[in-house]
Amino acid sequence: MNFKIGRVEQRLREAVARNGAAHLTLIDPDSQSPIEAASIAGAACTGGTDAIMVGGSVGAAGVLLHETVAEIKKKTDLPVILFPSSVAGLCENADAVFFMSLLNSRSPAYIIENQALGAPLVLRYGLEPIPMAYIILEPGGTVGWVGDARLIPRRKPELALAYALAAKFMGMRLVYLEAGSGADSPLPTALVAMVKRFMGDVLLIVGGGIRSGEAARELVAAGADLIVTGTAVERSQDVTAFVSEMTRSIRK
Ligand code: 1GP
Repeated sequence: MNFKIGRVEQRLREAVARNGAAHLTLIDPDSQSPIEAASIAGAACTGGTDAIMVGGSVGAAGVLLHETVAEIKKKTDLPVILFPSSVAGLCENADAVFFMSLLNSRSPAYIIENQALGAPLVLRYGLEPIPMAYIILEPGGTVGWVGDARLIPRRKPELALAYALAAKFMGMRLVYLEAGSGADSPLPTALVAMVKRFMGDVLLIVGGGIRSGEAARELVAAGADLIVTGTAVERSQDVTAFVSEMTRSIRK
């Protein structure tokens, strides 16, 4: 049996193999104009980020989403990966989509219904689907509320591991541990380390509340393969300098 891994996922896997870890810049189309989003993406590219994620819990849809992706693609050749909160977060001009299931949601809408409605669009748009489990931990932020997540307590790493293992056994190739955008602090390194021990070839993504190179380095040392930063990039006065600090800190 030979499951074909797509171009964008392959590129992420090669970056992780080469550098020890990779950095993803998350842009929420609802936070700035498409031109400003493109300028952030261009600066992040100069700083060495590995790919641009585009998505958000509220308002990342329609013309705004499409134009944000279009402007970003004018400024950088980096892969643009959609990070949708529902079927509305899909558009045809991106390269790939994190085709994710929010495993600890209480709502079938976020576990499978949006995915079923979105799958024919992913096919029609020619997007590369990257199979990913999405697991939200405390505090969870807006996405935890919108996604009706039964938040995993930070002090219960065994629960995070149980969900991550279920994802692995179901054949998902990426697991995203999410603290929620703008979380006060990143996820505990001990929790990341416990999950990583059992992941094998599954890529482990960690995001939420990561604001410094040092925090990112500690998470990578614990086992994170991919580090996501959104809020800190958006708020940065010098995006290139901030992303350079991130990428320098996490690479071996
Ligand atoms: C949110 O994990 C991401 O989905 C990024 O979080 O905005 O806190 O960087 P931040």
